[in-house]
Amino acid sequence: MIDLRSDTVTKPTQEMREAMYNAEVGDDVYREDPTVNRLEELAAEILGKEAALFATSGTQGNQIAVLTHARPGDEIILEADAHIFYYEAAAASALAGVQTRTIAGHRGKIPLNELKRAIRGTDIHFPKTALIALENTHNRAGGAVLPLDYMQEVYQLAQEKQVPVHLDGARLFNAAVALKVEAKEITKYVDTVQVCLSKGLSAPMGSIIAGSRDWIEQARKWRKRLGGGMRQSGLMAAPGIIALTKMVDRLEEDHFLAKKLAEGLQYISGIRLDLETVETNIVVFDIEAMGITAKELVAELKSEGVLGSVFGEYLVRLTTHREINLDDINQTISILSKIAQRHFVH
Ligand code: TLP
Repeated sequence: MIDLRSDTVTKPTQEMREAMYNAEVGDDVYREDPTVNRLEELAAEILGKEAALFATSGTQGNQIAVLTHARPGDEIILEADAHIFYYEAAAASALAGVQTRTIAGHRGKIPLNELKRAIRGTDIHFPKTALIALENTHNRAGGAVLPLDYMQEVYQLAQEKQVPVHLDGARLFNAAVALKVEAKEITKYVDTVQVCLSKGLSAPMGSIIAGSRDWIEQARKWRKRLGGGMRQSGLMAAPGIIALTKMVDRLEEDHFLAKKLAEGLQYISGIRLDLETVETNIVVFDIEAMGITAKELVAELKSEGVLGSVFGEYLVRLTTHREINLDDINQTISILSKIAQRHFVH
């Protein structure tokens, strides 16, 4: 099977498995796990923040962030397709009790004028705007990279209005590699950030959240409330350290393969795909003209040995990662071309 469903399917490397085996551990709830402590210090430094915390998943990291920034009855502003809003089972309302205010964006960017209008004043009728959340890279926008000047403008506005900014940086390092900057050049424009270790970076599990020391102390308590105090979690932090120190540069290969895939798909009749929109490791395309649904196409792909994700009625997402090579990409292109020929009516 050529598994292009997500970069989350990547398995830990041999080096990661050995690091897990050899990890020095202790009880992290007592803050006595040296490997977790090392991961958190390293992550804080890489992300340019005072402190960091190891969370079980991206969803848990984002939700701890929402819970730490906002109180029930507050409002948080998100792009309409943001993962926190779209894919986290409404945890922000179910757990944090916040009202989500979504604004449709362009390639993941909330238009600045609309963002400005959405930030609440002090009128008695209004909820408090407790948070602005951005996503970089933006998953449902097809792995779109938020430009640095956009992030800077949002942060400036947010600071003027005294609203904190959280970044869902599940794929922050994909953005950093695409922009050819260090991750901290992006995170300097946000107060807090969540970064996944378990996607293209290939760790078996876990995410980092980072922010000020005081904020991370509060976040640590929220993680405990959510059942995220993990005891000898150094076993899982050890591959995380390798993810952060050795796996970032290789993301460029994923981006190269995604581009190759998109170049091959763009001329297939029945597929609509704008090459310009492929900036990182995610390729999203529309197949409405093929006359079948995304669900049907994904089922046909599966029967031919390729796994993809349904991204909408007629939208399919294919994601490149460490376990995919150029042969897999060429094979995927020829299988998709064969399926398209079967269905596309001129
Ligand atoms: N995304 C998954 C699915 O949930 C859709 C994927 O396959 O892409 N933020 C962003 C931007 C994400 O893409 C994801 C995972 C998360 C947060 C949540 O991470 P996990 O899966 O670790 O909870």
